[in-house]
Amino acid sequence: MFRISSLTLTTALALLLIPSQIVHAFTLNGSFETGNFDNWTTTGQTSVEDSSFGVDPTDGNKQAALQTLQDITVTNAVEIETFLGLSTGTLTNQGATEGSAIKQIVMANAGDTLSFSWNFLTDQDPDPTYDDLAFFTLNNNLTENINIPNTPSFSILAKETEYQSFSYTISSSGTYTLGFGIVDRGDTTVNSALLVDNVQIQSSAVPEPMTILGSFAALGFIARLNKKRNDI
Ligand SMILES: [Ca+2]
Ligand SMILES: [Ca+2]
Repeated sequence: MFRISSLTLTTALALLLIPSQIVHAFTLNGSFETGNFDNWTTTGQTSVEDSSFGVDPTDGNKQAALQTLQDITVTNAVEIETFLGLSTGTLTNQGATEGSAIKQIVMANAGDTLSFSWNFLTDQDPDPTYDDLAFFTLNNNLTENINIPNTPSFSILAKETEYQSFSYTISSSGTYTLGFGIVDRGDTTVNSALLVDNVQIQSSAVPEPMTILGSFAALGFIARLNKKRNDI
């Protein structure tokens, strides 16, 4: 009798554990409202700033700030490639010399949407050799920010793109390294910065009705099983 019940219970639990999704999508502290980089890993000159930076965050009161800084050595570009899991030369082949980056391991399902707000700021005058580079990465894929700042900024930097929103549809389910970075190019001077806020992964998955029904049926089955045991 006990053996049969255990087997039945195992079957019922297995029904409960049938997943409708491979993983659950999320980012932790994606809006930086903790006031620090909890759940993120950083390298170089990174800080969490409020509106006293001269730019208002897009969500809540805090935002991440990554800078290359003026005449101060931050992380060299080769180390940033390694930090973000990029192929050798991804940054250095574009003349990148040094900069700063943050990253977080995230899980996502195919069809989920990664979105965030970004603002690229610089003190550089436009020059193809020295235009600094802002980017985000997902695993070893790099997406450049091709917008060169040209709007006067009220921050500590001269110009900014102002906050822009970006979204990207995840094509395959899995675990990803999500990164953001800013690098000097052509030299190691003249500051540029990347502000990031409101990093989210929104799930496209809706539990299937049959899965929900199956879960309730299995729960009911276990409840009946327990009642039967108590009656023995
Ligand atoms: Ca925020
Ligand atoms: Ca620079």
